[in-house]
Formats: sequence, C-alpha cells, structure tokens
Amino acid sequence: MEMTQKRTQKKLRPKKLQQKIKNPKTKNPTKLRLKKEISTLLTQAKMGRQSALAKLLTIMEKTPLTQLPLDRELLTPKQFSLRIGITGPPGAGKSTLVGQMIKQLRKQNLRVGVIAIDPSSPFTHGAILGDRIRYSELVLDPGVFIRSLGTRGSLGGLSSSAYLMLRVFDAVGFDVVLVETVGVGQTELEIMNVADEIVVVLVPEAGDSVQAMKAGLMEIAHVFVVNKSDRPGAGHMKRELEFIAETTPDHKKKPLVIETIATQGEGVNPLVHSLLTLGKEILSSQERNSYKRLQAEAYSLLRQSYEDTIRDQIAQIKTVADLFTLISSKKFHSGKNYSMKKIGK
Ligand SMILES: Nc1nc2c(ncn2[C@@H]2O[C@H](COP(=O)(O)OP(=O)(O)O)[C@@H](O)[C@H]2O)c(=O)[nH]1
Ligand SMILES: [Mg+2]
Repeated sequence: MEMTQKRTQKKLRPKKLQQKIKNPKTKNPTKLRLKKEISTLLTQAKMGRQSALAKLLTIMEKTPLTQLPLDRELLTPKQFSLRIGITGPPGAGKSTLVGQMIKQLRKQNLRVGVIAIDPSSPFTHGAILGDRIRYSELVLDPGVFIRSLGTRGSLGGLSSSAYLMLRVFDAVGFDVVLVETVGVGQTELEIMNVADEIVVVLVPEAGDSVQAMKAGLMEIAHVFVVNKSDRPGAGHMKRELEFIAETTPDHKKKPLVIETIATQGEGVNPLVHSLLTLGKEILSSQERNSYKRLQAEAYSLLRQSYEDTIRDQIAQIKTVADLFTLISSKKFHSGKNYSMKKIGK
C-alpha cells in the first residue's frame, strides 16, 4: 500500500520537474501566461503594430518586478537603440525640442521612441497633457512611439518601468529613443545610467542656475543646448558654457554647445547630426552592457525595492509603541518586507 502511494507521488514529480526545467523561473501560472503574452506582443510589435507595443509597455509599467517573467529577447536584444537623454529645468523647451528632433530623425527614416518622464504631481497632470498635445501631430506616424511616465514618488528617480521600457524599445528594433526628464535632482543624474548621450537644455536667462549646477552638469552633459536663442543673452550663455566645457578633464570628451530655437526648428539639424555621429561611436564601443552600467541599473532597481518596503513599514506606524516594536525587532535590518503582526514576534 505504502509502496503504491510512493510510486504515484514519484510519478507526479517528474512532470512538475520537467515543467520547472522548461520554465525555470515560471512555475507560477500567471507568470507563465504573462511570459507567453509578452512573447506574442513582442513579435507583433516588431512587425510594427503600435497597439502591441503600447500593451507591452503597459505590462512593463504595471507589473511588479517580482511578477515579471524573464524574457530572453528582452534580456539579450539583437540590437540596441541609441538612447538620448534630454534633461533641463521645466519650461526650457525640452518637449518642443524633442518634437523637432523627432521630425529630423524621421527624415532619415529612423524609428523613434520617446519616453517623457514627468514629475508625478499630486495636483495636476497638466504637464503630461501639454506634452501630448504638442506631440499630437507626430502620434499618427507609425515610425514614432511616445509614452509619458511618472517619476517615483517624492524622491524622484527613474522608475523600474523606465528601464524595462527601454529594453522593450531595444528588442522591438527602434533606432533612437529620446528620454525627456525634468532636471531636478535624482532623475537628472539617474538618466546617466540609461542614456548613451545626455543633452542638457538651458535657456539664456538660466545664468545663475548654471553656476549652481555646474559640477553636476559637467559630469553628465555630452551636449549643452542653449534653447530660446531668439531671446537676449543667448550668446553670453553660450560663451559661459563653452568656458565651462574647457575645464573638462582630459580623459573626457568636451561637451558641445549648440544654440537652438526649438519653436522654429532652428539649430535642431546640427544638434541631431552631432548626436547621431557621437552615438555611433558610443554604441560601437560596446559600453551598453558594461558591468558598471548594469550595476548602476541594479542599484536603481534595488533602491526602489527597498524604498517600497520602507514606505510599507512606515505606513504601519501609528503609535510610539509601533515605532519601538519596529526598531527593536530582530528583522529591523533585514530589509525584508513583513507585516506588523510578524514584527512583534
Ligand atoms: N521663445 C521661445 N520659446 C520657446 C522655445 N522653445 C520652446 N519655447 C516655449 O517654451 C515653453 C515651454 O516649452 P516646453 O517644450 O513645454 O518646455 P519643457 O518643460 O522643457 O518641456 C512653451 O511655451 C514653448 O512654446 C524657443 O526656442 N523660443
Ligand atoms: Mg516637457
């Protein structure tokens, strides 16, 4: 009797094992379904179906990292898109410039993706709406795909969705992806981890802020754009930036300084030309998957996961006793997520 039971158990096991071997990380049926869906959507998106790409990006945005199945094509794409980060203070004309850059890139028949990362504002989503309207004439072009994305909470920073979405654009075969971020703090610096080239957009009146941002800007910029060059002070601003560029350490390439009038498309041609030329060099140098870059990506994702845990824990603190229970708990330093009930134990 016992023997037969054992045998039936044994018979059941290999099947499960087989499935595990086939799908090492996807024993969970929801995950398995998602894996198939991602694969189908990827195939469709590659054939140019915009709705499939939209769905794929939504999956990346909405699925918690732990629920997301690994996809071979996403992890090891056959080609990389050139990622251009465009950052700078609000109102500098980044979105207008992005719109003009898309037009130029399309003239060269390049497929262009855009991720616009707006600070998540509790009051209004006006910025996102504004961008959408300005971009609207481009939305009908099948060679262009634009997606707006919020930053992560008050701490800013790129959300994990941004990293995953960029991998989707690679896998689908986009030539260029423009990532627009507002240059305030964390996001501005984190964009370095994902972009091949960084464009810092400034305006003639931004003299003082240039002084303040000097160090940080120097570190990240490949190109400084003085936009709104139709306004007084543009020449002065350009010279100031060129002066800063001169102080670049020898091992680093000096950033370019380019004047533009985004509203009229002026200066956009030289900007795009420089970015593509430099981009070719960068992509062929195989820096894209350097371990430093992957570590930076891992850092951002880990930090985000820890921040989520911290936020959950903070939400559970209602009394002084709760606080003391938390900090005296053995698991306090473990970084694992646990509920208040478990904390007491
Ligand atoms: N005068 C002038 N206005 C511009 C120029 N580029 C953009 N703008 C205007 O600046 C405002 C902010 O532009 P927007 O692209 O939304 O800036 P963003 O916040 O950096 O994305 C809009 O009203 C644009 O029309 C420019 O070159 N010259
Ligand atoms: Mg904008």
